[in-house]
Amino acid sequence: MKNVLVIGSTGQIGSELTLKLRSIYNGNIVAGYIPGAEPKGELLETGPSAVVDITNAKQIAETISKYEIDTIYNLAALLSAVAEAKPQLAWKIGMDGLFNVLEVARESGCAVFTPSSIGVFGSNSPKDNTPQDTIRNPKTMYGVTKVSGELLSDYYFTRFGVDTRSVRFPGLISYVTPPGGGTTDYAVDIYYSAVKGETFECPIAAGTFMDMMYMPDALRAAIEIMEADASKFVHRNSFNVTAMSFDPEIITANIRKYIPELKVDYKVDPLRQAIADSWPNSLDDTCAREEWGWKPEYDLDRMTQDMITKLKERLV
Ligand code: AKB
Repeated sequence: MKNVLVIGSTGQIGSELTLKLRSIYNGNIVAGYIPGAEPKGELLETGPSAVVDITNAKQIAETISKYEIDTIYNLAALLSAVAEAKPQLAWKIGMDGLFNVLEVARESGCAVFTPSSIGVFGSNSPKDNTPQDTIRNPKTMYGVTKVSGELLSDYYFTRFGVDTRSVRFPGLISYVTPPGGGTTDYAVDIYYSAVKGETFECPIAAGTFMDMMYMPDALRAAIEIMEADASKFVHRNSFNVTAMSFDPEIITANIRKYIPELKVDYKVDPLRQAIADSWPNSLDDTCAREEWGWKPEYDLDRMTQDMITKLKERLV
């Protein structure tokens, strides 16, 4: 990777990934954004930025050419609960947008990273230790676009030789840019409530297990897979990756080790609960470990300590 375009650079992953890439590589790391979601502060000041609407192929192509981009991080997406509310827009961004990115990559020779998700799995997929290669039959628009995106990305690799790579991210937890409209977001919001001393209203029922990962591990996964020696790949789009699996009671108990007064009320959101119930309890990420050396560094307790420390610095 020399010159990189991050599409969706001001979102939950993009805002941190762009800065991380700039700290590693000397080339142009371009922060692509849509009007209304302009980069600010460090993101704006430390490198080039450009308006890149994923639904506008010409805009993507012009930026690729201007900055001699060789790698695209395609992070434009609606998260699972929002995608259910706006399924047409979710398709437009997730699929029409991906098609634009892949076509521009085919013409310009760029490599492409597009995150997939645990949302590719559905209620017929094995629940525990969900394997890499298994049934993917989601019933949500988010899951439909993620499975289709995996297939389309693999198609562009086998048919046109475009270097497409991807991971199936679990819920991502970070103290920097809040997520918006995801099913796993409760695991971010609970830390904010704990640090602010507020009662947390949990939209997910006790006993609902989902895979999760701390953002520093997610950023490493996104960078390491693009740097990996592809000759060892059996898979491409997309690898199961995980760091931990817990339910609301386990994360609550862990946070109470450091903030014993945390109060949690359950106010289950039926939409998010139905999505969570259709997702795995835990993933098997052996293929990512074997094919490109994936290994998480943060477990729940290490993440909790870091989240609380960093949020206290920011909020209190
Ligand atoms: C969501 O909850 O929608 C995302 C995801 C797991 O893909 N965080």
